[in-house]
Amino acid sequence: MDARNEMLSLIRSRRQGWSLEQPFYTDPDFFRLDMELIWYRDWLFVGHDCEVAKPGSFFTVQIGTYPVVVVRDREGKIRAFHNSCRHRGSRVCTTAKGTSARLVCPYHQWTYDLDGKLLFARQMADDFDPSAHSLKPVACESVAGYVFICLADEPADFQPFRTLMEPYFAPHKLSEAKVAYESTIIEKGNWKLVWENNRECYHCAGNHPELCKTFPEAPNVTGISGAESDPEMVAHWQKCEAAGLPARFRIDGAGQFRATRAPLLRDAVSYTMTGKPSVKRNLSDRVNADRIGTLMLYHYPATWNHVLIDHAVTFRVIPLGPEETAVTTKWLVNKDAVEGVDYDLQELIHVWTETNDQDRRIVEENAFGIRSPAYEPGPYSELHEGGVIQFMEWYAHFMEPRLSEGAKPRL
Ligand code: 3BY
Ligand code: FES
Ligand code: FE
Repeated sequence: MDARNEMLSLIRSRRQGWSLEQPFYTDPDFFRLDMELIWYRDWLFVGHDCEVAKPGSFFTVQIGTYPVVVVRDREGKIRAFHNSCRHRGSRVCTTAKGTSARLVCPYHQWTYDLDGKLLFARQMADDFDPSAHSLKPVACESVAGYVFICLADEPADFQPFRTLMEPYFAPHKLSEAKVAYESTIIEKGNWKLVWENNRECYHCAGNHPELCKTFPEAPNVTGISGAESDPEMVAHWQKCEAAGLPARFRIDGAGQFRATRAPLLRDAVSYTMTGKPSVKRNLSDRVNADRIGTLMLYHYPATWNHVLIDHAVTFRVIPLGPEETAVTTKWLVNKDAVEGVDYDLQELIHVWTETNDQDRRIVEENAFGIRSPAYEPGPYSELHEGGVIQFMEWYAHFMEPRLSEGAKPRL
C-alpha cells in the first residue's frame, strides 16, 4: 500500500481519544504528506508586522522546501514572495532579516522592487521581457500585528480567522510593539508532539515549576471545555469585557483556532517568578484594566500565544523533518520600553526560557518512547487532555478529505 492509502486507513481506523500510530510521528512519507496537505496548503503565522517596520525591511522563513521572504513595500503593505530568483533560482535574500531599498539577487544582481517587479537584469537579450520575471508572490495577510502566509495557489478564506482574532488582539497594539528578544530551539520530535504537549497542562505541575507560579494548570484554561461553567472564568471575562477587551472563549467551527482570556494565579499580572510585571510600561495605552490575565490564541498548525498587560509571548512552530521541529519564541514589549531601564531582559524571558526547555525535553522523551517497536497508541485523559483530543480531531478531519482526494483506488 502506498503511504497515502496507509495514512488514510490509519486515520479512519484510529481510536478517537487515543494517540496516533507510530508512523504519524516518525515516518518520512507521512511527514511529506503532512507538509503537502497542511503546511503547503494552509495559513501559517510567520512573524510580526513590527519586524518589518519600515519599507524595505524584510525577514526570511523556510517552510519545508520553500524559502520565503516577507517584506514591507514602499506603500507600507506587507508582502511575501518565493525567495527564488527568476533568473536561475538563487535565493535572493540570504539573511534572516534585513533592510534593503531593492531586493538584489547576489548571484548576477537581478534587481527587484519591493513589490516583486524585476527592475534590472543586466545584458539580457533584446526580446527579454522583465515583466514576465517578477518574484512569485505568496499569499500574505496581516492581522493585529501578526503576519500569516499561505503557500497554496488558492488559499483558504482568511476572513473567518481575522474576524475572530482582530477584536481580541487590536487593543494590545502589537503592530506597534517591538521584539525585545527571540529564541529558536530545535525539538527532536514530530511537530504534532509539540502541539500535543502544548494543548494540555496535565504535565505542568510535574515539569514547569517556574510557569506554575503564575499559570493555572486547571484543564478549563488550556483545554476547550468547562470554562463557561466556571464562575471565576466567567467573572474574569465579564470584567475584561466591561473594560472593552473581548474575552470569552471562542473557537472556530473546524477547531483550527481559538481565543480566550484567563486570569493568572493569585494576583499575578505577568509571567515572572513573583507574578509582578516585568516591564514598567504597559504594552498598550488602550488597555485600561487591572489584572487582565492572559489572552491566549492558537492557530493550527503554526502558532500559540499569550498576551499580558506588560508583554506578549508568541510562538511559531515549523517542522524541519519527521522528527525535528523548530519552535521560535518572541517576547514583545512596548516599543518605547528601554532594556535595563523599563525591563530587565533576563527577568522578562526567564520563565518561558525555562518552560520551553522543559517542553523540549518532554517532546524529545516522548519521541524516544514512540520510536520503540513496543509503542502503541495510548488513551488521553478526557479531563486534562481535552485540548489534545481536539487537536487530533482537527488533524484527522483536516487530513482525511485531502488524503482521499489524491488516494488511488486500492486494487
Ligand atoms: O502555552 C500554553 O498555552 C500551554 C498551556 C499549558 C501548557 N503550556 C504552557
Ligand atoms: Fe539571481 Fe542569477 S540567479 S541573478
Ligand atoms: Fe509545557
